[in-house]
Amino acid sequence: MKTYRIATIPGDGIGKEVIPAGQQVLEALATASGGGFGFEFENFGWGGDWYRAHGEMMPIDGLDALRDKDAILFGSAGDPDIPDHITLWGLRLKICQGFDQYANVRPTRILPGIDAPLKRCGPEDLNWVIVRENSEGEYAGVGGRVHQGHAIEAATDVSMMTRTGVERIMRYAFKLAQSRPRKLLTVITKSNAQRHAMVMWDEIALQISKEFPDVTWGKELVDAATARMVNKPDTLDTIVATNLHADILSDLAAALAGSLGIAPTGNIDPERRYPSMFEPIHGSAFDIMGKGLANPVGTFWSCVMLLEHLGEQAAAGRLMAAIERVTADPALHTGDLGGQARTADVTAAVCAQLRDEQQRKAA
Ligand code: NAD
Ligand code: K
Ligand code: MN
Repeated sequence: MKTYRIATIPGDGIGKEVIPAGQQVLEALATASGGGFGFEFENFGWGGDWYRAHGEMMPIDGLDALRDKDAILFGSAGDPDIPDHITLWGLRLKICQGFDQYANVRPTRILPGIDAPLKRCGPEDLNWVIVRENSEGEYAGVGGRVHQGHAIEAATDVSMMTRTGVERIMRYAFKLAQSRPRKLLTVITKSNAQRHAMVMWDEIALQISKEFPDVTWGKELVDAATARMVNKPDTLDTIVATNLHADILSDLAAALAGSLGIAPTGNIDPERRYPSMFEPIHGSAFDIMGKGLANPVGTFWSCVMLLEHLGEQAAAGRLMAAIERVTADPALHTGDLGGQARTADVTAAVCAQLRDEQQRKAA
């Protein structure tokens, strides 16, 4: 039997609630799969609590503990008592950048039973994958501050893009677009205002497009793209954008599909030199943390992406079907979807769907 070694890093806030739920669902899936494969989980208690005890978000040699894993399941970095730039840079970005997970892939669809806010838009009109450049750009960490005493008087965050970095994310996005039925790619830009890096971004898009003559592609300014997402969602399919632009567009995408609590993502090293990391796109959700109210669907869908990455396509399909049968029932909607269900109810329902499916097959 193949045993996959998975690192779980719940992190902070509702990450501590949704990641154990994700582990439970993966274990139920392995059991229901009747010995086809299994998981060996190792949990890492890094994040805000670790910071309070040790003065850092994760140990200095933390990446070494993750290096041999087949994948990482991550919750959230963000603690009400620690500045956000410390929690983000000290944990999530350290792993994404340390393992060169340069492609951040964010699928968005309206799942069955979810009441999405757009009028005149059904599930068939909104089926996107946003590819986010995940290693440089606006989040390259390049910049500095000029101090006068204790006060910051001037500061910069430089958006740094490299030819290698842009070429590899463009190639990834064109290839992904090519693999989807519509073979349609929208390249998000802002080269009218950002006249250095974004002009190179556009040039490289044109260059890489020549390798994919069967992909229909076009450019769209990021501000116009927000309006298109709302007004003409069916004109989009695969979307590629810089680190900052895609960060913002993908929260909008999640809200248009019903809730931030549903949306999944993978931080992927396409060359498979290092483990890739899967997480819900939401953060620590300070307003509901510790209450058992978090929607675990974003984590479950991230587990589907994790399974696809491991090559377990059939198991991924079974888990997605179980999730969709659960979202179809409004009695199993959490508060973000207007329902009353708790994290544990949704988790138990998905596990029960997996067990029932196995029994149906055995019968
Ligand atoms: P957030 O995603 O934590 O919350 C935004 C809103 O969405 C809140 O009202 C929250 O209750 C709701 N929400 C989010 N996920 C939900 C779920 N699963 N179920 C139900 N409701 C849900 O974003 P924020 O408030 O901007 O950030 C809070 C903290 O999280 C900050 O410290 C931020 O830096 C961090 N953060 C981390 C990540 C990450 O680790 N990848 C991502 C985003 C934010
Ligand atoms: K997250
Ligand atoms: Mn974000």
